[in-house]
Amino acid sequence: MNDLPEDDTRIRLSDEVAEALHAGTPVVALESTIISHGLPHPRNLETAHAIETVVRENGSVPATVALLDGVIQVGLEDSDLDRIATSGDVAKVSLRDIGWVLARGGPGATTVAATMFAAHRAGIRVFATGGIGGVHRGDSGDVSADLTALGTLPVAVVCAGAKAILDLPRTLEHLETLGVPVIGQGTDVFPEFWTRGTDLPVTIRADDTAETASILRAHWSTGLTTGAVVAVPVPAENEADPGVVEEAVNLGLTEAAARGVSGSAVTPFLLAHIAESTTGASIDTNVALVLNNATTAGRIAAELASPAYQA
Ligand code: PSU
Ligand code: MN
Repeated sequence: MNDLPEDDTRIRLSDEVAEALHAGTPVVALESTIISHGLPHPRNLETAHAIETVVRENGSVPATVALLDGVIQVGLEDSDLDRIATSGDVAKVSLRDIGWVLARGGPGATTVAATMFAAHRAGIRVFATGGIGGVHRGDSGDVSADLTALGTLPVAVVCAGAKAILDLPRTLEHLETLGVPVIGQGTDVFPEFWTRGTDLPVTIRADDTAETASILRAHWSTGLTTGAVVAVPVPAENEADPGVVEEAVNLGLTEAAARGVSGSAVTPFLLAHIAESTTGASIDTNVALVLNNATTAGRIAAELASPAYQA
């Protein structure tokens, strides 16, 4: 069979993102599942705008990714953000879903995995989000395609680690197997999303964003094609009470099992359940850490684009 041709018309960059990439201005990719499935309305829309503002304040151009009208759109208009945040029929799009959602032309919000893919195709190296997916607890064999993407696409994902809804030790083992470095931004331990983490070691600590940029640059300068996790702990003043988080996670996991929630519905179900059982406290922490990650990502992208590294 003949090779299928790649179709460049399936990926579209906003004018601003295209111009920035052309000019060598730093760009930070942003996902949209966090908007459609990760946070409740109207906090999701407010946060989507706030993340873009923070990226700009730190010297980079934001490029939020979504599937709209049959194309992968990199860089959204305000009206597109509105649509992702408010319309009830937005598909959650991971790697396997890109084709069918494009073929249908329906709106889709990209997960970490699908956003990494779009960023890579567009030529963007740095991506900010809340937390990555990973290996789920128990023996279901549920492993997020976020790990597949990290193992195959050269993009740095700036995040607050991963949530304790997952099996975090196995998630870190899996990343090691895939050859993905976990760079602790100002931390020796893997952050656990709502909390700063306790005892799971990162691959390497970087004290500032310049050091992170130099590690990323060296990693990719060799021809390695893997991604990287840049793990940033939630600011101490926004950290949630670990006891409250643990109780909410356990309740959420019990409820998910009782209702037989499975597949791609598991993560959104747990996020919503935990938000409800902590009466929104988890959401405040979530928003704070996402903005903090956007700040860090903006700086890393600016460091990577800086002339000091061009030589
Ligand atoms: N973890 C969070 N918030 C999120 C997600 C994960 O703390 O919003 C979303 C991200 O889009 C992530 C996706 O890529 O869930 C992972 O879903 P799954 O486990 O089905 O791969
Ligand atoms: Mn899954």
